[in-house]
Amino acid sequence: MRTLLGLKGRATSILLAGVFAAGMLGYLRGAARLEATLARGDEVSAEDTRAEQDAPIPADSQTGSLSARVDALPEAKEQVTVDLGGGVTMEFIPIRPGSFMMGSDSGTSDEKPAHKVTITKPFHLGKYEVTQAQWQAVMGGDLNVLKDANNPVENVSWNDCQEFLTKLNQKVKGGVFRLPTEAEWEYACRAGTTTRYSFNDVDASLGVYAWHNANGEGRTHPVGTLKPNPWGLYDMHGNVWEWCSDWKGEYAAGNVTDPEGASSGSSRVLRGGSRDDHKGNCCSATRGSNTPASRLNIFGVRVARNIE
Ligand SMILES: [Ca+2]
Repeated sequence: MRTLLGLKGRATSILLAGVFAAGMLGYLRGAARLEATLARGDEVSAEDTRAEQDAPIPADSQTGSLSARVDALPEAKEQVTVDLGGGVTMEFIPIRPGSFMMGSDSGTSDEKPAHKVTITKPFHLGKYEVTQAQWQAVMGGDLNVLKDANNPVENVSWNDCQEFLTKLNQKVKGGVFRLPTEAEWEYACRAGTTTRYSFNDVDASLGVYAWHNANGEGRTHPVGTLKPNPWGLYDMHGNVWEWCSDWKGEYAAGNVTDPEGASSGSSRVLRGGSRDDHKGNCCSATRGSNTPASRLNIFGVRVARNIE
């Protein structure tokens, strides 16, 4: 099934990727199946685990309202492909609201304490890191001169990303494009898992999912060439660090809802590690940061989009 939305002369393609059963029984079964699969160390494909997107919907008093919010917004169940022109598109995965444990009590000091975070609004998150072709399609320039069109854009600062997002929002109307919050990023990275990585705790498996210093050869690699996380998101671990919207700050000790980071600061959050980082920097809970104007060839970006 395919729906087209004509927006400023451009077509935004909405691809219905499937409708998921949202009942609590399905949630329990799905979560149990996913955990069992991960515990066995079996490979988990995006297709196999689509139904488990319901897994993080919390079994508490908010479950009803969060599920109702998804039911009221059909796009919250849809994978979306956005047309950027010139034959370049950008794909998004629907992320449903839910709760998870953010941070790690066994990690570095800035990852502590592990605390419960509830995400109340569904959103779309880029299936891949923003590629060089996508960046150029939005910012302008000759796509034909790109040598590594399908590699993630690199050497972009947090400030550069704001300019990119402003132009992207001018180019494609609809739900607002933005950086994910740090909490949204970790929620989507974990994808219902509680392990060190979004697949399991086994360091030796990292190369199956992530370009890092053991296999990265000091360069970026085309997006989506390794395995995705359980929600179908690629390169959440490794390849390039991904800017988040937050100022870097200390975590709250208690439960929080839709956190947006520190109110001020000197560094913006980066997540996921890069092709140059060792395994310990590529964990779901790893927190990087740098000043908003910093550009390094290991800094990239993944776009989030509001669902209206
Ligand atoms: Ca990445």
